[in-house]
Amino acid sequence: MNRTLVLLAGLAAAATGSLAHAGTVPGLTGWTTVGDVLLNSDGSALITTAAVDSGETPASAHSALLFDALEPALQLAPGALPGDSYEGSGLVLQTQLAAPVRISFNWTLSTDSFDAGYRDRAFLAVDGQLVGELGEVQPFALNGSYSLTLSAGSHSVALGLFDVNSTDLVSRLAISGLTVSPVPEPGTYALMLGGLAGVALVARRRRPSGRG
Ligand SMILES: [Ca+2]
Repeated sequence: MNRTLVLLAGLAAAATGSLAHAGTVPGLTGWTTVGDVLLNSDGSALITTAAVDSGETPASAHSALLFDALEPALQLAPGALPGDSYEGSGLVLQTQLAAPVRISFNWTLSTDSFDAGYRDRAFLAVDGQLVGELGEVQPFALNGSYSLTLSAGSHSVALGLFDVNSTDLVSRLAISGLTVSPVPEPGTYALMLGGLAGVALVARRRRPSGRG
């Protein structure tokens, strides 16, 4: 192996090493459950709007929470949940990031008995505010996948589901395939390209000196 190849191999190892440092975190490691959330051994989760006080049967040992208890538990700002929200559940991640990450997951939204006047909704929140609506219940199950990128720093991420217009009905949000992966920063690419350019320059300079 010539020196250029050794340099390239070393550079590649250094680059992947820095990216792999944060690692890809599968499943729900580090996430906190709020309300009625059933965690499965395969890393998937079932979030429902079932509460014992509403005459419903939760999937877990805990009931869905009313909106005014749900907001602080999911680290949402007061009033972050819309005025038609009643009770719900969710997952929250509080994280301190040294580098950007991408959070990705698949979701399925369904309801026990569809009523057009009570379209329960699934949401995603970052740093205390809702940033996206995954969907509202339909007569059939809805599926989708979602991913978002978080910048370096301190963040809270919440995803959940709430009853709309009353505490009635039980809706379900299934989450699977959740991963937290490192995202290369522009600076990382610049460093890698700079390193490769340097290697190329060394290789060019050596060429006239023969076969080494
Ligand atoms: Ca309910």
